[in-house]
Amino acid sequence: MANVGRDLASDIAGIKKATVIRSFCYQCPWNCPTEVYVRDGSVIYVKGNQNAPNNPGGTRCAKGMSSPHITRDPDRLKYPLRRSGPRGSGRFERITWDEAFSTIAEKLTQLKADHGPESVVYYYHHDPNSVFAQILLTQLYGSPNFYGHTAGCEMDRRTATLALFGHPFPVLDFSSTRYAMLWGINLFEANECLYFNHALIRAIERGCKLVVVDPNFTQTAEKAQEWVPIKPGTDSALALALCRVIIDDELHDPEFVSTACSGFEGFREHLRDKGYTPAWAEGITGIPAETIVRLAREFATTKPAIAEVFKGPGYYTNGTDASRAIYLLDAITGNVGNPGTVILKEWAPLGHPVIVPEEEMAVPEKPPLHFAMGYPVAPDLPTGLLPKAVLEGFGYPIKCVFVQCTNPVMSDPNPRRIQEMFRNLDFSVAIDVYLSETALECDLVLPEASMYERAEVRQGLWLGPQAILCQPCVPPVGESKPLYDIVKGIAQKMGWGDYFNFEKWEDWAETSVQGLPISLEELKEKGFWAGEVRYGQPEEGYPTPSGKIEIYSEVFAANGFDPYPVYTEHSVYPDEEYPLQLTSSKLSAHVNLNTQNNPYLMEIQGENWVEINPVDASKYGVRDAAYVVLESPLSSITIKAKVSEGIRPGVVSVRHGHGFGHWAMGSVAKGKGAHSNALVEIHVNPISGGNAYNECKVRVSPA
Ligand SMILES: Nc1nc2c(c(=O)[nH]1)N[C@H]1C(S)=C(S)[C@@H](COP(=O)(O)OP(=O)(O)OC[C@H]3O[C@@H](n4cnc5c(=O)[nH]c(N)nc54)[C@H](O)[C@@H]3O)O[C@H]1N2
Ligand SMILES: Nc1nc2c(c(=O)[nH]1)N[C@H]1C(S)=C(S)[C@@H](COP(=O)(O)OP(=O)(O)OC[C@H]3O[C@@H](n4cnc5c(=O)[nH]c(N)nc54)[C@H](O)[C@@H]3O)O[C@H]1N2
Ligand code: SF4
Ligand SMILES: [Mo]
Repeated sequence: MANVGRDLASDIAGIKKATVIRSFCYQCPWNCPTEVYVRDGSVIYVKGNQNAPNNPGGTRCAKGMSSPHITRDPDRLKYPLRRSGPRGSGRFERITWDEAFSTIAEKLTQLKADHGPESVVYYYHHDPNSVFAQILLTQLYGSPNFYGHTAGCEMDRRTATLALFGHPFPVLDFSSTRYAMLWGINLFEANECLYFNHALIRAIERGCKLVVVDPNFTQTAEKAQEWVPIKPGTDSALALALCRVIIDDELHDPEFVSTACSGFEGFREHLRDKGYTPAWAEGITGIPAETIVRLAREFATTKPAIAEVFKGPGYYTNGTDASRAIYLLDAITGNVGNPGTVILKEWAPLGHPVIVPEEEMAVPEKPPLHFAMGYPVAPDLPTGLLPKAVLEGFGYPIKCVFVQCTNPVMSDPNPRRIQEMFRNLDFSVAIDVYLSETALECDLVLPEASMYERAEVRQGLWLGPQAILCQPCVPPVGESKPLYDIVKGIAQKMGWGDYFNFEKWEDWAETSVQGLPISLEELKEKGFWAGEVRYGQPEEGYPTPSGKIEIYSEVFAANGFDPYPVYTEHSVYPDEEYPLQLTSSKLSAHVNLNTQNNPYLMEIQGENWVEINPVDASKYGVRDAAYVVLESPLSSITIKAKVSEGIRPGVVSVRHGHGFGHWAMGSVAKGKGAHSNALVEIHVNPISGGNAYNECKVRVSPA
């Protein structure tokens, strides 16, 4: 057993006398409501909130179960730090919060005077308290450049669902599904809302057919009745051919496409004009034409059904139209908004925690950076192009970057280029719980309190409208602070303290929850509020330009993109020198780059690996469980090999997470596994702006 510095037996004995606080988990973005057991100022146990629909029976995953470690990890950041050596040297000195706030206020004031407020960019991964920074930066300071890190994540899916449904995040109601087709989504390893997993398993037990479209035989494929081992980066061809068969065979839902959708007849013509037949798709995808015809007929005639996509197709530069074409399978068969189908969830009526009167709001003079970059339909910043924005410019200078809860040096392609970007900024700030590789590049590093040490109110990701509350359970580690107090400190130095005049978190939380049908006190007691799931078509129409599900996308047409989805080739294909296509996916026992310093999880998955087919293994002299060198035109890594029939020949699949230098201050993770993004050159999706992580060819040899 790893040395985790805890006496587990006494923790278990202490559970009965513990105080239970209802909160939610922040280990991954799916935020399961939880019950946190606290005794003597320490989190001793955590389980799912049994009353919440997100995690039936109070279940949680291993990452969530082990997450209390974050409250006692000796490697946590404890104090604000200022760089004391050259950029990237990793030398820092401890400073006070007052010094940190004054430095930031002075720099922001100077940057605005010298280069304009738009020269400051802030981006974060999944942290809703970032709304405090958003209000400061956009409404008071006047920069339009406040962003999330969707470009590293579901950017193609989101671009597709916004174009088609006007909705950013459809969810999956597997309650009565009879046919589920999952494309590039590995629910049983990269789990999302645990409700999805439970409901899908129950559906399979009741006879639902699960089809998994993935070049990799994942643990989700293991539970499927059919695995469709598609050639990487060809999903749009397969999905469009499936649509073609459904429409040619008149198996679509005529009532639904005429009342709820726009552009159906044009789509029929489009599929014929382009010659998107099963025979054509066979040549591109490697899936036999007769299989395509059979899958199309099964999907369209077994209702309710779900076709769903997550990251897989979005790992390539042609991924946006693949995602659109996959959701079109749902749309043309009427599998949208009904029990057992894809649901366009409603949101809880949450308000901002801090209100700036409209007449006092700053008005940005320059367009947001994604417009300046030429990405008008991107739902977020194409972060792959941020180094170019800093080093070469897109119409106006970018001089300062704030990163919060994101580690782009590890999670975006081409770490050297990102380091170069940070080394060429006038000023940079990282807000993190560890001294990450990105924090190492920054001028200031601010320690944020962890999910057990702060409050948050946010949208839950269950099927219906849902508000969830995170409550502080134990005091912050060292001098770390929640983001609302960090932003308040900066605001006070900038003369905006009156807007952030809360004394305790309940003061701003009251403002956030005003529109909910329950009080903050009740929310504290229950941990969540959930409304009814809305089925059927929205009475007010869909939030798209036509008010319909746009099979013909008016937004795409207006911005010069093909209004109907098309198949195009992606950017990088294997060749003689680099004969293998690199693909990427998640580790089941880790979350991205969040958990590699957790000794419990490292005991389960202490390093990442690359999967390779036996045909390629024997060709290149690779043995199972031995280390290999993976080399791309950009760089090389040494990583453990897993020889497996469950990957297409010509393709290798690497698990994301871990890596050399990773967690510079994290003694558990340091040096474990390999950093796959070191191999990947920057390729940005031309429509969505997402990172195309799989645009990478490699060769392999024994280490
Ligand atoms: N355990 C765990 N759970 C997680 C996370 C984690 O890191 N670990 N991360 C969370 C986050 S931030 C997210 S965004 C979600 C991601 O959830 P998923 O998107 O389900 O996760 P990935 O592992 O990226 O799965 C992508 C799948 O696409 C496949 N794929 C690769 N290329 C292609 C292709 O060309 N076509 C098709 N059809 N498939 C392809 C890969 O083999 C892989 O199985 O998971 C969340 N949950
Ligand atoms: N090759 C490849 N690359 C990928 C992926 C892949 O599958 N393959 N997955 C992609 C996906 S889906 C995503 S979402 C991105 C995610 O990549 P990132 O946006 O970098 O996000 P994470 O890896 O979740 O978190 C990184 C940082 O958040 C810090 N952190 C954790 N908790 C807190 C907190 O409470 N407060 C603060 N301030 N910081 C905290 C961690 O210490 C860490 O430094 O990576 C993407 N990159
Ligand atoms: S699924 Fe995500 S939010 Fe839920 S318990 Fe696991 S890590 Fe936490
Ligand atoms: Mo993600």
